[in-house]
Amino acid sequence: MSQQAVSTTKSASNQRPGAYEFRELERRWREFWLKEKTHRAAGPGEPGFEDRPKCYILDMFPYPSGDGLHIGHPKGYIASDIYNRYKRMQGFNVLHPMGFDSFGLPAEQYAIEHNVHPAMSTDECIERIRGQLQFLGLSYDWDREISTSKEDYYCWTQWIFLQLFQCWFDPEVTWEDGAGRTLQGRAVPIEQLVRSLASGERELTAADRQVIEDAGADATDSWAGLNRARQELVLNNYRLAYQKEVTVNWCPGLGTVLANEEVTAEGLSERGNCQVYRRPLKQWMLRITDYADRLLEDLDAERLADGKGGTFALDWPEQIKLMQRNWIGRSHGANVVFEVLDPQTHQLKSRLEVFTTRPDTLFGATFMVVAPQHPLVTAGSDSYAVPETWTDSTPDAWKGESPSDGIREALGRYQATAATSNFRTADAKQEDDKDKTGVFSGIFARNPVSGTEIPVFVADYVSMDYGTGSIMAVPAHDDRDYAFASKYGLPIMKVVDPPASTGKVECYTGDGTSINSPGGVGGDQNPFAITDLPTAEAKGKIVAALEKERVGKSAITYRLHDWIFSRQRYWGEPFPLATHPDGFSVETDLPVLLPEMADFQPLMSDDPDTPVSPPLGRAERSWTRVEIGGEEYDRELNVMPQWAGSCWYFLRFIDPQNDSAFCDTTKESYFMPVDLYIGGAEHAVLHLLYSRFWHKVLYDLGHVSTPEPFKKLFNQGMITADAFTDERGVYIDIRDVEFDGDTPVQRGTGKELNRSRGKMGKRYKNGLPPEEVGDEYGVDTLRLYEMYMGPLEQSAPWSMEGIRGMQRFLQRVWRNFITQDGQAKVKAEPIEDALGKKLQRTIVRVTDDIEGLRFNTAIAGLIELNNELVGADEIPEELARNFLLLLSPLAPHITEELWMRCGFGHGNLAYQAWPKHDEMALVEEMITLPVQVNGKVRGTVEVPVEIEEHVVRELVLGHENVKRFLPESGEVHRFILVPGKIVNIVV
Ligand code: ANZ
Repeated sequence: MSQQAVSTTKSASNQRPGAYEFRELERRWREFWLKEKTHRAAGPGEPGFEDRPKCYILDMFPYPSGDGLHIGHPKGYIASDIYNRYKRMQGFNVLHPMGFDSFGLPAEQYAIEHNVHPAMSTDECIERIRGQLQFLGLSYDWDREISTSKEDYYCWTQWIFLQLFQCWFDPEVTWEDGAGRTLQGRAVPIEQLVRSLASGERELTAADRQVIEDAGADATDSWAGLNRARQELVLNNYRLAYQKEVTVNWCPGLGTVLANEEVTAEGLSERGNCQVYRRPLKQWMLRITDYADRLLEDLDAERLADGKGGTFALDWPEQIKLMQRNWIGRSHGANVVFEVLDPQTHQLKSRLEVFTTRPDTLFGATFMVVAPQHPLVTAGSDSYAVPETWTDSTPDAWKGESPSDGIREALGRYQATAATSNFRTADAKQEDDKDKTGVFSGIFARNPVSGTEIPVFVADYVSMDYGTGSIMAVPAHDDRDYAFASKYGLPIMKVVDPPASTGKVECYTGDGTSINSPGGVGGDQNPFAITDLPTAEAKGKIVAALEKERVGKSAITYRLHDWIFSRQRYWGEPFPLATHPDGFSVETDLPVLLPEMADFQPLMSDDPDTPVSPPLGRAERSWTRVEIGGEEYDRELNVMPQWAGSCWYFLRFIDPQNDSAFCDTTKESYFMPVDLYIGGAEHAVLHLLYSRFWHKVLYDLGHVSTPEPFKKLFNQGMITADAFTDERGVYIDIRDVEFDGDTPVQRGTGKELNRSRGKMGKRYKNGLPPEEVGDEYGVDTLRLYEMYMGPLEQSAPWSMEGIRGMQRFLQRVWRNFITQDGQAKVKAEPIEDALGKKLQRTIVRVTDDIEGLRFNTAIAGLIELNNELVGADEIPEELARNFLLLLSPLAPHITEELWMRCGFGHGNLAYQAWPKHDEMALVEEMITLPVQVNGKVRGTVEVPVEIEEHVVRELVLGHENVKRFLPESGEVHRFILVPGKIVNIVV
């Protein structure tokens, strides 16, 4: 850490022996903890290990941004630090590590912008942030620090990737997990699949043969009849890590593929604002969708194995669970097959399968819609038999907009625009509200239940990524279809009658009773008849009929997609894979080190058609070529995405130096699961879903002992800050802002400024580095202030006034303990009764509040207790000890100093036992209150002397005898408590 002398000039003037010299004492204790390794943790088999109950407290580790931390960042870190110190004092063996998420786009972009090599800039950034974290007195076990971009870390990321590559999810396996739950589906080694295929115990499925045919080869009936390359094609269809050509967000400006979350609704990259194009590209994928059900179920499972014979359940904010459920988006419905007709002969030409959640509305389907990239209408599709010359064979409604140059051209233009515009946002509501556009395809299809012919449209409100990429449109009961039909004048037919209570609506999307579908009174021979049935029943009946007639089947669709796992960049984990000349991939020896390359920049271009060429392709041949079994293979040139390293870092912290395993199993089962995970809500889905997925695979394969990694999750709120702009809209550094009354003005010029509220950040020039604030007000003050701003989960604005208030509190603490000439005011004398009670109550309150992460109210309790001490010449020792212990997790530096000066010991308050309250002292004095109803005594209640009115009221109104004299409603006209005397009720 930085040893530079902390400036002392500001305090030189008041250097009295009894002054609160926070800069000097904070530096001294900070260095002491680091030197003593106060917060070192020991796992099983490590020196100093004691088998006590463990507590694993984890922070979401930062990525080393070049800008360092601002005062908004450490909020969660301070919270976990407090909890860590408190748990340690309670006797837990606490593991509280820190590291850096140092591979990935942010680190690489920073390096490119500053024209340095990422390996260099990453180290510098880490250095800087580590210094900042240590400056804040945060209690990490620095011996466990890891960086995801270091070889001894990423070789294990590669090892885990190989586990995914070498296994598949067998949905047929029913098994019992560590908690005795029966689970369906499990990751098993791909070797087992190969063996059962080779022995003939298992046969190739139709899907397996399809894969081979798609590759342009003849499918045989047996596994043994396939050559290696074909066999590998089949296995690729099973492996949890597999290759596939998918439509990706290709960003030539950054030279890489981006995740949907990295693209704005305007189709620009979040970082760098470059145009993004959709194009097909072969990618490494992870089959997370196989785990969709288990990822959903375990959010609410009551018995998750804890690896020690016990169980736990996820204690997560409901909001985050909901976001995960929505992200996975399991929908029950049916797939229904429509016949596609030859545009000219109207004979059956091909079939179009749709996914619908409302099969009960089939009779109301008045048109169909396919996504712009749907195979039915993509160039070269032989289903698409619309003659070049057609301009007018369009449904009437469409004619008004029908372009004179023909249906095919209009479609081609529409598809081209769809490739660069209208990117889907994660927000479903926003998607629904978008203006609907589309073109007629020239094709008609036949509704399987009614036999009617309906037109097929191409529109981008249907996405290729969901269901089957095509829908039956029911404008009377679906908002998007309604908007589209209204815009283009397509027919709307009602088939669901809303319940009587529903007002008149044009488009009714809820449940009701089927109408205008065959059946009902009088009956009908149509097998799909559902008129008069309530929605749920109608769905059941029509799906059964669809299955019977072989034109549909019940289906479940997920919003979740397989995870695109490759990036065409340099700064990431190389894949431990190589490609055989025949095109299949095999694993290579570990580790695969990232080659050192001066020329690491991605090829950036404005041209959407630039070939994709990952930087690793420019590495030396000695790296790109690898010999395996006497043959030359090409190394995989993509790297893993930035999420890879953070999928399992909490496991490495448990055993960071292990070079024979990613983590020792005894240590793993001792420390896992993580007891408290604190971080920002922005990681609600991706990181938390990806890491849960990896963990489940590792669990299935027997490498970890718990099916879920994080027991309790807590999201801290943000620290927001005012930002100031001048009349040009340029941000003014908050250090240069002064106030003229309430009006912000620029220092020096006095020019009036505009104030806006919002995020704290470098670009708004409103985020101060923590060192600057800590140096001016003290680190303890900064810590207390951030915790006192409000409930931890809420966002709150930074205020300089607030931090001064906290500083005054600590100064008062100091003066209560230390005389002007530097003597401790503590005396070995008994506590006076009232103060003793107050202390006992404070112990209960602060313990409870810290346990519940309510640090603001814990601090309030300590401020109250401290106020009782103001002006006292001496503090009884018992009170002094307990007060310092209670305050120590929150303000560790000043309390270590006072503890020492009081002569209680030297250093490491973290090892003192946490105060226990005295039950006896808390027993309150009780009194008996008579209760009168309309002037007559009807009973008595026993209550503590100090009690709040609402508590008495509840007791009294619940009193059996009193209740008999109250009106049935329980309502009383007046309730009067004369404290310590009587209760009067008027009814
Ligand atoms: C007919 C229908 C009638 C529908 C009705 C809804 C209401 P969730 O609940 O989100 O799963 N859909 C299916 N695939 C789609 C795609 N690739 N892009 C856009 N929309 C798609 O939504 C399922 C419903 O969304 C499906 O049920 C389908 O419209 C539409 F009264 O089919 B529905």
